[in-house]
Amino acid sequence: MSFTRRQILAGLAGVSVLGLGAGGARYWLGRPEEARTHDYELIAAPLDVELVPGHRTSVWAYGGQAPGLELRARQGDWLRVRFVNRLPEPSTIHWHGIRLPLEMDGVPYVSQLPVLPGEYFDYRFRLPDAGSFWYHPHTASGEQLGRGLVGPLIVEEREPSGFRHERTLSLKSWHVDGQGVFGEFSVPREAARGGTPGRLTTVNGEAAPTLELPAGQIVRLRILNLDNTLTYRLNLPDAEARIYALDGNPVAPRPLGKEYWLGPGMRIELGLRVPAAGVELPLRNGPLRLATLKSVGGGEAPGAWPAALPANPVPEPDLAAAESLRFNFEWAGALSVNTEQGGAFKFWQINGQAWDINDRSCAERPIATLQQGRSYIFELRNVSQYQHPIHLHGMTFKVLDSNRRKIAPYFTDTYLLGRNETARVALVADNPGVWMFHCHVVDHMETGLMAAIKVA
Ligand SMILES: [Cu+2]
Repeated sequence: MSFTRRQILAGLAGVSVLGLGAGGARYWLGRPEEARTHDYELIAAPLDVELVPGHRTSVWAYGGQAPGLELRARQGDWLRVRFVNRLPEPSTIHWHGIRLPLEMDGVPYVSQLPVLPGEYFDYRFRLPDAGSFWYHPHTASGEQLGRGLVGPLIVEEREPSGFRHERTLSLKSWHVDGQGVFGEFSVPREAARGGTPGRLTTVNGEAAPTLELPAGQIVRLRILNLDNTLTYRLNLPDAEARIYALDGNPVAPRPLGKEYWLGPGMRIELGLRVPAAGVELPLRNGPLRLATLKSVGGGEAPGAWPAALPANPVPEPDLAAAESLRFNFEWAGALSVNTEQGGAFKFWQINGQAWDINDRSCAERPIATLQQGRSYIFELRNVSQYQHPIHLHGMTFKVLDSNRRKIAPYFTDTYLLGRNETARVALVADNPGVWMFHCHVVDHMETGLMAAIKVA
Protein backbone atom coordinates (compact mmCIF):
# COMPACT_ATOMS: atom_id res chain seq x y z
CA MET A 1 0.00 0.00 0.00
CA SER A 2 1.39 3.42 -0.84
CA PHE A 3 0.75 6.73 0.78
CA THR A 4 1.05 10.30 -0.17
CA ARG A 5 3.00 11.76 2.68
CA ARG A 6 0.23 13.98 4.00
CA GLN A 7 1.97 15.09 7.11
CA ILE A 8 4.35 17.92 6.56
CA LEU A 9 7.91 17.42 7.66
CA ALA A 10 9.33 20.02 10.00
CA GLY A 11 5.75 20.73 10.94
CA LEU A 12 6.69 22.50 14.13
CA ALA A 13 7.93 25.49 12.16
CA GLY A 14 4.45 25.81 10.75
CA VAL A 15 2.98 25.60 14.19
CA SER A 16 5.03 28.44 15.56
CA VAL A 17 3.79 30.61 12.69
CA LEU A 18 0.28 29.97 13.97
CA GLY A 19 1.37 31.37 17.30
CA LEU A 20 0.52 28.38 19.40
CA GLY A 21 0.92 28.68 23.14
CA ALA A 22 2.36 26.06 25.43
CA GLY A 23 0.09 23.10 24.80
CA GLY A 24 -3.64 23.27 24.59
CA ALA A 25 -5.88 23.39 21.59
CA ARG A 26 -7.66 26.16 19.88
CA TYR A 27 -9.39 27.04 16.69
CA TRP A 28 -6.65 27.57 14.21
CA LEU A 29 -7.93 28.31 10.74
CA GLY A 30 -11.06 30.33 11.23
CA ARG A 31 -14.28 29.21 9.65
CA PRO A 32 -14.65 29.19 5.89
CA GLU A 33 -17.90 30.63 4.62
CA GLU A 34 -19.04 27.58 2.73
CA ALA A 35 -18.94 24.94 5.44
CA ARG A 36 -19.45 24.72 9.12
CA THR A 37 -16.28 23.34 10.59
CA HIS A 38 -14.86 22.71 13.99
CA ASP A 39 -11.15 23.19 13.89
CA TYR A 40 -8.71 22.17 16.54
CA GLU A 41 -5.00 22.03 16.89
CA LEU A 42 -4.36 19.10 19.14
CA ILE A 43 -0.91 18.58 20.59
CA ALA A 44 0.17 15.28 22.06
CA ALA A 45 2.98 15.83 24.53
CA PRO A 46 4.33 14.64 27.87
CA LEU A 47 2.81 16.34 30.90
CA ASP A 48 3.34 16.04 34.64
CA VAL A 49 0.12 15.59 36.59
CA GLU A 50 -0.81 14.67 40.14
CA LEU A 51 -2.78 11.43 39.92
CA VAL A 52 -1.62 10.25 43.34
CA PRO A 53 -1.78 13.07 45.92
CA GLY A 54 1.69 14.45 46.61
CA HIS A 55 3.30 12.62 43.70
CA ARG A 56 4.07 13.52 40.12
CA THR A 57 3.21 11.24 37.20
CA SER A 58 4.59 11.86 33.72
CA VAL A 59 1.60 11.16 31.51
CA TRP A 60 1.12 11.74 27.80
CA ALA A 61 -1.60 14.29 27.17
CA TYR A 62 -3.76 15.56 24.33
CA GLY A 63 -4.30 19.30 24.56
CA GLY A 64 -2.62 19.55 27.95
CA GLN A 65 -4.99 17.10 29.62
CA ALA A 66 -5.16 13.39 30.40
CA PRO A 67 -7.69 12.08 29.54
CA GLY A 68 -7.44 14.39 26.55
CA LEU A 69 -9.26 17.56 25.66
CA GLU A 70 -12.95 17.05 24.92
CA LEU A 71 -13.49 17.76 21.23
CA ARG A 72 -16.99 18.90 20.27
CA ALA A 73 -18.70 19.33 16.95
CA ARG A 74 -22.17 19.11 15.47
CA GLN A 75 -23.69 16.30 13.44
CA GLY A 76 -23.26 16.86 9.71
CA ASP A 77 -20.42 19.34 10.18
CA TRP A 78 -16.75 18.88 9.40
CA LEU A 79 -14.22 18.19 12.08
CA ARG A 80 -10.70 19.27 11.28
CA VAL A 81 -7.95 18.42 13.70
CA ARG A 82 -4.32 19.24 13.20
CA PHE A 83 -2.60 16.57 15.26
CA VAL A 84 0.84 17.71 16.36
CA ASN A 85 3.13 15.01 17.67
CA ARG A 86 5.43 16.21 20.42
CA LEU A 87 5.79 12.74 21.89
CA PRO A 88 9.10 10.89 21.85
CA GLU A 89 7.69 8.28 19.44
CA PRO A 90 5.44 7.92 16.36
CA SER A 91 1.67 8.07 16.81
CA THR A 92 -1.67 8.42 15.01
CA ILE A 93 -5.25 9.20 16.00
CA HIS A 94 -8.12 6.78 15.48
CA TRP A 95 -11.65 8.17 15.85
CA HIS A 96 -13.54 5.39 17.58
CA GLY A 97 -17.07 4.92 16.26
CA ILE A 98 -16.94 7.62 13.58
CA ARG A 99 -17.95 6.44 10.11
CA LEU A 100 -15.28 8.10 7.99
CA PRO A 101 -13.05 7.46 4.96
CA LEU A 102 -10.20 4.99 5.45
CA GLU A 103 -7.46 7.59 5.05
CA MET A 104 -8.77 9.40 8.17
CA ASP A 105 -9.04 6.26 10.31
CA GLY A 106 -5.62 6.55 11.93
CA VAL A 107 -4.41 2.98 11.46
CA PRO A 108 -0.66 2.97 10.73
CA TYR A 109 0.37 1.54 7.35
CA VAL A 110 -3.30 1.00 6.44
CA SER A 111 -4.69 4.54 6.65
CA GLN A 112 -1.54 6.59 6.87
CA LEU A 113 2.09 6.55 7.85
CA PRO A 114 2.77 7.04 11.54
CA VAL A 115 3.18 10.69 12.47
CA LEU A 116 6.78 11.04 13.64
CA PRO A 117 7.91 13.19 16.55
CA GLY A 118 7.92 16.80 15.41
CA GLU A 119 5.51 16.21 12.56
CA TYR A 120 1.85 16.96 12.22
CA PHE A 121 -1.07 15.43 10.35
CA ASP A 122 -4.34 17.05 9.34
CA TYR A 123 -7.42 14.95 9.99
CA ARG A 124 -10.50 16.19 8.21
CA PHE A 125 -13.84 14.42 7.98
CA ARG A 126 -17.58 14.93 8.16
CA LEU A 127 -19.54 13.63 11.14
CA PRO A 128 -22.59 11.66 9.98
CA ASP A 129 -23.74 10.58 13.44
CA ALA A 130 -24.48 12.36 16.72
CA GLY A 131 -23.32 10.75 19.93
CA SER A 132 -20.48 10.12 22.36
CA PHE A 133 -17.31 8.97 20.64
CA TRP A 134 -13.64 9.03 21.54
CA TYR A 135 -10.17 9.19 20.08
CA HIS A 136 -6.87 7.48 20.75
CA PRO A 137 -3.69 6.32 18.93
CA HIS A 138 -3.57 3.06 16.99
CA THR A 139 0.20 2.76 17.52
CA ALA A 140 1.87 1.10 20.53
CA SER A 141 -1.60 1.13 22.03
CA GLY A 142 -0.83 -0.47 25.40
CA GLU A 143 1.65 2.21 26.34
CA GLN A 144 0.16 5.19 24.48
CA LEU A 145 -3.40 4.73 25.73
CA GLY A 146 -2.02 3.61 29.08
CA ARG A 147 -0.07 6.85 29.49
CA GLY A 148 -3.19 8.91 28.91
CA LEU A 149 -3.71 9.37 25.16
CA VAL A 150 -7.47 8.93 25.21
CA GLY A 151 -10.09 11.66 24.87
CA PRO A 152 -13.80 12.23 24.32
CA LEU A 153 -15.27 13.36 21.01
CA ILE A 154 -18.81 14.61 21.46
CA VAL A 155 -21.00 15.11 18.41
CA GLU A 156 -24.07 17.14 19.25
CA GLU A 157 -27.44 16.57 17.60
CA ARG A 158 -28.43 18.93 14.78
CA GLU A 159 -31.36 20.17 16.84
CA PRO A 160 -31.46 20.70 20.62
CA SER A 161 -31.82 17.29 22.29
CA GLY A 162 -34.09 18.37 25.13
CA PHE A 163 -31.32 18.01 27.71
CA ARG A 164 -30.40 21.37 29.23
CA HIS A 165 -27.49 19.98 31.25
CA GLU A 166 -24.86 17.40 30.50
CA ARG A 167 -21.60 16.02 31.82
CA THR A 168 -18.91 13.84 30.30
CA LEU A 169 -17.37 11.22 32.56
CA SER A 170 -14.24 9.57 31.18
CA LEU A 171 -13.37 6.38 33.04
CA LYS A 172 -9.76 5.28 33.07
CA SER A 173 -7.51 3.31 35.37
CA TRP A 174 -3.76 3.94 35.50
CA HIS A 175 -0.91 1.47 35.72
CA VAL A 176 0.82 3.39 38.51
CA ASP A 177 2.11 2.46 41.93
CA GLY A 178 1.55 4.32 45.22
CA GLN A 179 4.13 6.94 44.20
CA GLY A 180 2.46 7.56 40.85
CA VAL A 181 5.19 5.78 38.88
CA PHE A 182 4.12 3.82 35.82
CA GLY A 183 4.67 0.08 35.85
CA GLU A 184 4.10 -2.37 33.00
CA PHE A 185 1.07 -1.72 30.81
CA SER A 186 0.84 -5.35 29.83
CA VAL A 187 2.26 -8.46 31.43
CA PRO A 188 1.98 -11.78 29.60
CA ARG A 189 0.18 -13.71 32.34
CA GLU A 190 -2.54 -11.02 32.44
CA ALA A 191 -2.71 -10.49 28.67
CA ALA A 192 -3.43 -14.20 28.41
CA ARG A 193 -6.38 -13.76 30.78
CA GLY A 194 -8.62 -10.73 31.21
CA GLY A 195 -6.01 -8.07 30.43
CA THR A 196 -3.59 -6.13 32.65
CA PRO A 197 -5.63 -3.81 34.87
CA GLY A 198 -4.47 -0.42 36.08
CA ARG A 199 -4.46 0.00 39.85
CA LEU A 200 -5.69 3.56 40.18
CA THR A 201 -9.24 4.15 38.96
CA THR A 202 -10.22 7.68 37.96
CA VAL A 203 -13.09 9.68 36.51
CA ASN A 204 -11.90 12.60 34.37
CA GLY A 205 -8.39 11.97 35.70
CA GLU A 206 -9.37 12.18 39.39
CA ALA A 207 -9.78 9.36 41.88
CA ALA A 208 -13.34 9.18 43.28
CA PRO A 209 -14.22 12.82 42.53
CA THR A 210 -17.34 14.64 43.67
CA LEU A 211 -19.23 16.04 40.68
CA GLU A 212 -21.83 18.71 41.27
CA LEU A 213 -25.10 18.44 39.37
CA PRO A 214 -28.06 20.84 39.31
CA ALA A 215 -30.81 19.87 41.75
CA GLY A 216 -34.10 18.73 40.26
CA GLN A 217 -32.83 18.64 36.68
CA ILE A 218 -32.57 15.78 34.21
CA VAL A 219 -28.88 15.64 33.37
CA ARG A 220 -27.36 13.83 30.41
CA LEU A 221 -24.42 11.78 31.65
CA ARG A 222 -22.08 10.67 28.90
CA ILE A 223 -20.05 7.88 30.46
CA LEU A 224 -17.08 6.73 28.38
CA ASN A 225 -14.92 3.73 29.15
CA LEU A 226 -11.49 4.83 27.92
CA ASP A 227 -9.70 2.09 29.83
CA ASN A 228 -7.16 -0.33 28.36
CA THR A 229 -8.70 -3.43 29.86
CA LEU A 230 -11.39 -2.91 32.49
CA THR A 231 -15.07 -3.62 32.07
CA TYR A 232 -17.02 -1.43 34.49
CA ARG A 233 -20.15 -2.85 36.08
CA LEU A 234 -21.88 0.50 36.24
CA ASN A 235 -24.62 1.11 38.74
CA LEU A 236 -26.32 4.05 40.37
CA PRO A 237 -28.17 2.65 43.36
CA ASP A 238 -31.22 4.64 44.50
CA ALA A 239 -31.05 6.90 41.44
CA GLU A 240 -33.67 7.38 38.76
CA ALA A 241 -31.65 6.89 35.57
CA ARG A 242 -32.62 5.95 32.03
CA ILE A 243 -30.46 4.77 29.15
CA TYR A 244 -30.71 7.12 26.15
CA ALA A 245 -27.84 5.92 23.98
CA LEU A 246 -25.35 3.08 23.77
CA ASP A 247 -21.95 3.54 22.13
CA GLY A 248 -22.95 6.59 20.15
CA ASN A 249 -26.36 5.46 18.97
CA PRO A 250 -29.75 6.26 20.52
CA VAL A 251 -31.98 3.60 22.02
CA ALA A 252 -35.59 3.82 23.15
CA PRO A 253 -35.15 5.25 26.67
CA ARG A 254 -35.34 2.54 29.32
CA PRO A 255 -34.40 2.27 32.99
CA LEU A 256 -30.72 1.70 33.71
CA GLY A 257 -31.68 -1.26 35.87
CA LYS A 258 -29.41 -2.90 38.36
CA GLU A 259 -26.13 -2.79 36.45
CA TYR A 260 -24.72 -2.15 32.97
CA TRP A 261 -21.46 -3.76 31.85
CA LEU A 262 -19.43 -1.17 29.99
CA GLY A 263 -16.42 -2.78 28.28
CA PRO A 264 -13.28 -0.95 27.11
CA GLY A 265 -14.12 1.50 24.33
CA MET A 266 -17.84 1.45 25.07
CA ARG A 267 -20.02 4.41 26.04
CA ILE A 268 -23.40 4.84 27.66
CA GLU A 269 -25.56 7.95 27.85
CA LEU A 270 -27.90 8.22 30.77
CA GLY A 271 -30.62 10.63 31.69
CA LEU A 272 -30.35 11.11 35.46
CA ARG A 273 -32.97 12.82 37.58
CA VAL A 274 -30.87 14.78 40.05
CA PRO A 275 -32.44 14.68 43.51
CA ALA A 276 -33.04 17.60 45.88
CA ALA A 277 -30.11 19.85 46.79
CA GLY A 278 -27.61 18.31 49.19
CA VAL A 279 -28.28 14.69 48.25
CA GLU A 280 -25.28 12.60 47.16
CA LEU A 281 -25.51 9.63 44.82
CA PRO A 282 -22.70 7.14 44.33
CA LEU A 283 -21.76 6.13 40.79
CA ARG A 284 -20.28 2.69 41.23
CA ASN A 285 -18.37 -0.07 39.51
CA GLY A 286 -19.91 -3.13 41.14
CA PRO A 287 -19.53 -2.32 44.86
CA LEU A 288 -16.75 0.28 44.31
CA ARG A 289 -17.44 3.99 44.26
CA LEU A 290 -16.19 5.66 41.08
CA ALA A 291 -17.56 9.13 41.81
CA THR A 292 -20.02 10.97 44.00
CA LEU A 293 -22.75 12.89 42.22
CA LYS A 294 -23.74 15.77 44.46
CA SER A 295 -26.93 17.73 43.96
CA VAL A 296 -26.47 21.48 44.35
CA GLY A 297 -28.39 24.71 43.84
CA GLY A 298 -31.97 24.68 42.80
CA GLY A 299 -34.38 27.38 41.75
CA GLU A 300 -34.51 26.32 38.13
CA ALA A 301 -37.87 24.76 37.24
CA PRO A 302 -37.71 20.96 37.47
CA GLY A 303 -36.74 19.27 34.25
CA ALA A 304 -38.90 16.81 32.33
CA TRP A 305 -37.63 13.61 30.73
CA PRO A 306 -36.56 14.41 27.16
CA ALA A 307 -37.93 12.33 24.30
CA ALA A 308 -35.79 9.66 22.68
CA LEU A 309 -32.80 11.02 20.78
CA PRO A 310 -33.17 11.04 16.97
CA ALA A 311 -31.78 7.96 15.21
CA ASN A 312 -28.53 8.28 13.29
CA PRO A 313 -28.59 7.71 9.51
CA VAL A 314 -27.07 4.23 9.71
CA PRO A 315 -28.16 1.96 6.83
CA GLU A 316 -30.52 -0.83 7.83
CA PRO A 317 -29.10 -4.25 6.88
CA ASP A 318 -31.26 -6.42 4.64
CA LEU A 319 -31.40 -9.56 6.78
CA ALA A 320 -33.29 -11.64 4.23
CA ALA A 321 -30.58 -11.11 1.62
CA ALA A 322 -27.62 -11.04 3.98
CA GLU A 323 -24.71 -13.44 3.74
CA SER A 324 -23.62 -14.97 7.05
CA LEU A 325 -20.02 -15.12 8.17
CA ARG A 326 -18.75 -16.76 11.31
CA PHE A 327 -15.94 -15.39 13.47
CA ASN A 328 -14.50 -17.48 16.28
CA PHE A 329 -12.64 -15.63 19.01
CA GLU A 330 -10.43 -18.07 20.74
CA TRP A 331 -7.47 -18.77 22.91
CA ALA A 332 -4.32 -19.47 20.92
CA GLY A 333 -2.13 -20.28 23.87
CA ALA A 334 1.02 -20.33 21.79
CA LEU A 335 3.97 -18.46 23.21
CA SER A 336 5.85 -17.22 20.19
CA VAL A 337 9.11 -19.05 19.82
CA ASN A 338 10.92 -15.80 19.09
CA THR A 339 9.67 -13.52 21.88
CA GLU A 340 13.21 -13.09 23.15
CA GLN A 341 14.18 -11.73 19.75
CA GLY A 342 11.39 -9.16 19.88
CA GLY A 343 8.58 -11.25 18.41
CA ALA A 344 5.08 -10.78 19.80
CA PHE A 345 3.25 -13.03 22.19
CA LYS A 346 0.22 -14.64 20.57
CA PHE A 347 -2.42 -15.66 23.04
CA TRP A 348 -5.54 -15.01 20.97
CA GLN A 349 -6.79 -15.63 17.46
CA ILE A 350 -9.78 -15.06 15.18
CA ASN A 351 -10.71 -18.02 12.99
CA GLY A 352 -7.34 -19.56 13.70
CA GLN A 353 -5.34 -16.46 12.70
CA ALA A 354 -3.41 -14.46 15.27
CA TRP A 355 -2.53 -10.88 14.34
CA ASP A 356 1.15 -10.07 14.70
CA ILE A 357 1.33 -6.54 16.05
CA ASN A 358 4.89 -6.18 14.68
CA ASP A 359 4.07 -7.36 11.15
CA ARG A 360 3.04 -4.44 8.95
CA SER A 361 1.76 -6.75 6.24
CA CYS A 362 -1.06 -8.37 8.28
CA ALA A 363 -3.66 -5.99 6.82
CA GLU A 364 -2.79 -7.30 3.34
CA ARG A 365 -4.32 -10.64 4.38
CA PRO A 366 -7.92 -9.77 5.32
CA ILE A 367 -9.88 -12.35 7.23
CA ALA A 368 -12.96 -11.61 5.12
CA THR A 369 -13.74 -9.63 2.00
CA LEU A 370 -17.17 -8.03 1.77
CA GLN A 371 -18.85 -6.83 -1.36
CA GLN A 372 -19.55 -3.14 -1.17
CA GLY A 373 -23.26 -2.41 -0.74
CA ARG A 374 -24.21 -5.91 0.42
CA SER A 375 -25.62 -6.85 3.82
CA TYR A 376 -23.84 -9.30 6.09
CA ILE A 377 -24.59 -11.10 9.31
CA PHE A 378 -21.58 -11.80 11.50
CA GLU A 379 -21.89 -14.64 13.94
CA LEU A 380 -19.49 -13.76 16.73
CA ARG A 381 -18.52 -16.81 18.76
CA ASN A 382 -16.48 -16.42 21.89
CA VAL A 383 -14.98 -19.80 22.68
CA SER A 384 -12.92 -18.50 25.58
CA GLN A 385 -13.40 -17.91 29.29
CA TYR A 386 -12.80 -14.16 29.05
CA GLN A 387 -15.01 -11.45 27.64
CA HIS A 388 -14.04 -9.45 24.58
CA PRO A 389 -15.42 -6.04 23.53
CA ILE A 390 -15.44 -6.55 19.76
CA HIS A 391 -14.96 -3.36 17.75
CA LEU A 392 -15.18 -2.76 14.01
CA HIS A 393 -13.76 0.32 12.33
CA GLY A 394 -15.48 2.23 9.55
CA MET A 395 -19.00 0.87 9.87
CA THR A 396 -21.71 0.70 12.49
CA PHE A 397 -23.39 -2.65 13.03
CA LYS A 398 -26.70 -3.76 14.48
CA VAL A 399 -26.74 -6.27 17.32
CA LEU A 400 -29.49 -8.79 16.53
CA ASP A 401 -29.45 -11.50 19.18
CA SER A 402 -27.37 -13.55 21.59
CA ASN A 403 -27.53 -17.03 23.02
CA ARG A 404 -26.83 -15.65 26.49
CA ARG A 405 -29.08 -12.64 26.92
CA LYS A 406 -32.18 -10.94 25.61
CA ILE A 407 -31.27 -8.19 23.15
CA ALA A 408 -33.39 -5.29 21.98
CA PRO A 409 -31.63 -4.80 18.61
CA TYR A 410 -29.50 -1.65 18.53
CA PHE A 411 -26.70 -0.07 16.51
CA THR A 412 -23.19 0.06 17.89
CA ASP A 413 -19.48 0.00 17.05
CA THR A 414 -18.45 -2.28 19.93
CA TYR A 415 -20.16 -5.33 21.38
CA LEU A 416 -19.13 -6.87 24.68
CA LEU A 417 -19.03 -10.57 23.87
CA GLY A 418 -19.32 -12.49 27.12
CA ARG A 419 -17.50 -15.71 27.91
CA ASN A 420 -18.75 -18.54 25.70
CA GLU A 421 -21.35 -16.24 24.17
CA THR A 422 -22.49 -16.33 20.55
CA ALA A 423 -24.07 -13.14 19.23
CA ARG A 424 -25.24 -12.13 15.78
CA VAL A 425 -24.68 -8.66 14.39
CA ALA A 426 -25.52 -7.28 10.96
CA LEU A 427 -24.28 -4.47 8.77
CA VAL A 428 -24.33 -2.99 5.31
CA ALA A 429 -20.80 -3.06 3.88
CA ASP A 430 -21.06 0.49 2.58
CA ASN A 431 -17.60 1.86 3.34
CA PRO A 432 -14.80 0.72 1.02
CA GLY A 433 -11.43 -0.01 2.60
CA VAL A 434 -9.55 -2.33 4.88
CA TRP A 435 -11.00 -2.06 8.36
CA MET A 436 -9.63 -3.25 11.67
CA PHE A 437 -11.81 -5.70 13.52
CA HIS A 438 -10.52 -6.33 17.02
CA CYS A 439 -10.98 -6.79 20.69
CA HIS A 440 -10.68 -3.52 22.63
CA VAL A 441 -8.95 -5.10 25.60
CA VAL A 442 -5.67 -3.62 24.47
CA ASP A 443 -3.51 -6.50 25.61
CA HIS A 444 -5.77 -8.97 23.78
CA MET A 445 -5.53 -6.90 20.60
CA GLU A 446 -1.75 -6.73 20.89
CA THR A 447 -1.42 -10.47 21.46
CA GLY A 448 -3.39 -11.63 18.46
CA LEU A 449 -7.08 -10.64 18.74
CA MET A 450 -7.24 -8.41 15.68
CA ALA A 451 -8.02 -8.93 12.01
CA ALA A 452 -8.70 -6.88 8.90
CA ILE A 453 -11.98 -6.92 7.00
CA LYS A 454 -11.91 -5.66 3.45
CA VAL A 455 -14.84 -3.95 1.73
CA ALA A 456 -14.46 -3.65 -2.03
CU1 LIG B 1 -10.45 -9.49 24.29
